[in-house]
Amino acid sequence: MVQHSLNVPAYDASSIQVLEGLQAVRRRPSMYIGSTDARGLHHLVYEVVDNSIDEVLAGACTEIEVTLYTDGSCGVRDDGRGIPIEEHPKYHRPTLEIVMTILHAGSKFDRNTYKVSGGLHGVGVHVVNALSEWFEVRVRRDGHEYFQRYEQGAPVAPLKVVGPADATGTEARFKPDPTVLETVVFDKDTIARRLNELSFLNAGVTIRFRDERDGTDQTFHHAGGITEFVEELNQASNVLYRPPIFLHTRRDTTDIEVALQYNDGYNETGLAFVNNIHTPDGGTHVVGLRAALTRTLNDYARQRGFVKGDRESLTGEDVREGLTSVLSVKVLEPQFEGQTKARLGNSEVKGQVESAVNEKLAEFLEEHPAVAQSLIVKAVQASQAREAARKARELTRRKGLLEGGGLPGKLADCHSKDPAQCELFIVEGDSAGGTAKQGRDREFQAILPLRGKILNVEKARLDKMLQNEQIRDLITAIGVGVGDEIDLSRLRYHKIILMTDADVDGSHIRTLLLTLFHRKMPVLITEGHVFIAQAPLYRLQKGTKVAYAYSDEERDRELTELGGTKGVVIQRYKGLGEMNASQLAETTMRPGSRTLLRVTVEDAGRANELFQILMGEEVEPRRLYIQEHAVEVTNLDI
Ligand code: 0RA
Repeated sequence: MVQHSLNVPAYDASSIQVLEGLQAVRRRPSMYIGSTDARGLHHLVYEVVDNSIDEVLAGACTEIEVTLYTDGSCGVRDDGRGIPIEEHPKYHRPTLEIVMTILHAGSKFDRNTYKVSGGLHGVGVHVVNALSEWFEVRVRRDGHEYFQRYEQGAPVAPLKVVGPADATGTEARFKPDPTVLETVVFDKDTIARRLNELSFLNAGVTIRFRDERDGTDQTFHHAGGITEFVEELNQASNVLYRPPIFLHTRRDTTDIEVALQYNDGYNETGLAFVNNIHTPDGGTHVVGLRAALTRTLNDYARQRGFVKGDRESLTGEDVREGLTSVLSVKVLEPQFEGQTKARLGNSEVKGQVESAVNEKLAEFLEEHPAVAQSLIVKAVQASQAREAARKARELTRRKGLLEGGGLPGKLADCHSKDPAQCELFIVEGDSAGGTAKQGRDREFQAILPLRGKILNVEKARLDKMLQNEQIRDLITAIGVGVGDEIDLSRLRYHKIILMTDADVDGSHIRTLLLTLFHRKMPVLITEGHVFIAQAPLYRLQKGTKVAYAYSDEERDRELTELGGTKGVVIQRYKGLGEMNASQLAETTMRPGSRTLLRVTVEDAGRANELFQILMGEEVEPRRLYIQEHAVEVTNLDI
């Protein structure tokens, strides 16, 4: 049978159709992978890895190895059953070839696992093939090793047996095609993060990741699955109990896994996944989890007399204060909704998750009365703090009205009233603030100087935050409000630019500000309104020629350009204050000659990790983290 399917003619009417299909993918790649930039490129890797993960979900695979090769290709090998090579009943060609060129779901060869279709996931490995300069696949199955090579999606030769095999599995290796993709250079950390995430979500799988470009080799394996995920997210916090509450159950065809652990902080960290895909915008599964938390904790609190009547009941926000959770559901036919397809729409899932969590959580509270009491006490305090914050806000608002306009006295506002044109520079220290005021273009640039350290919002509830004058000034100047009453339409400046010294204090203040934005005005970051000004590190002068350098490499390049170090005066700036107004304007503030970095939140998990570690109680993880990572910023020249 195998011999028969290997001898089909290379070209006939159906193979012409196949080529047309692949051509369509190559003409409009973004329709299939979202974009042709780095994000789209990495999507190709995830698509191939997801196929191996499907084998894990089918219980047929325990090890996956991903390799980045020096020739720019990426390989994914698994010990699953191997892609079937038997003649496809409809197309009369090896199923492998059909999978590589047309389908991701092939009738009787379709694997009976949770689909990732919807959104950009699960588009099929043929899309990866179409967008690759070449793609080689090896299948070990039925005692043989099979091999086929494709170029730009089309097979260059029929499938052939290349040797015996004593195990089963699939190995796919592809080189992304630079003629259809903007970038073809894989980013190791991006891939490592996703593989690590997958190893948490699929407890027991071992994912090895080798990068032959730099000789590194990492292994991701978490026997504890999402429980370990929650423990890792909470590693820098004081937790209220160990281990996390965990449940794994099924309702109808939906598989539900949840891990929950409270810490003594004031923020919520929740990650939700559907069929291993992150759903940062939530959806019905998250609604179900939240409903269960509110319901079960209120029931318990009322039964034990912690709250009385309906009026005093705990809100969702109250019961989620200090909660770290990972929710992972597997849904047979997921419907992804929203602009970025990052929200689950299946209505049945809400009730399924809700009932599963209600049951498990009630049981946990019964069995752990001391922990239960600490959770309720915390939620009651959160509820009281929320009430105090509401009063403080009311007071601030009324005072603002009495004082007329209510803008902070320290703010040097700009003339323009068009937010889209306006920029707010938040400047460290009164002296640099003074220089910035002189150097700005007062038509559209406003300056708000900040003195000393600002409050660490990671360790403070909203009511305490609002007692802090610097924070009140910031909130008033920006205009959108804070916490659950954010209104982006009231944003007074479309660019909010942090301008701090390039020293330890500067970076600390910057992180505090970013924490404030991230925690209390997250839309500012997600909508791309927050920037970091890049001040130069060096000024180089030779005769009348002046150049600025923003890094050591740039300094060395400038030195070469100026013909060496001879006769060059190099000044190293230790702070913004060492520049005069026109220098500061030219190097750091004026559009056209400055460089701004736009602050992005790549994913909630990573940002939370960063902020918790930077701002949390424990020193050691913080030190390690600062060594390994910088704040997530992308370069943007404006
Ligand atoms: C279709 C059916 C079966 C396995 C696979 C596809 C399969 C696909 C990929 C992609 C990467 N690794 C893979 N491993 C398996 C089931 C075949 C059977 O029942 O024997």
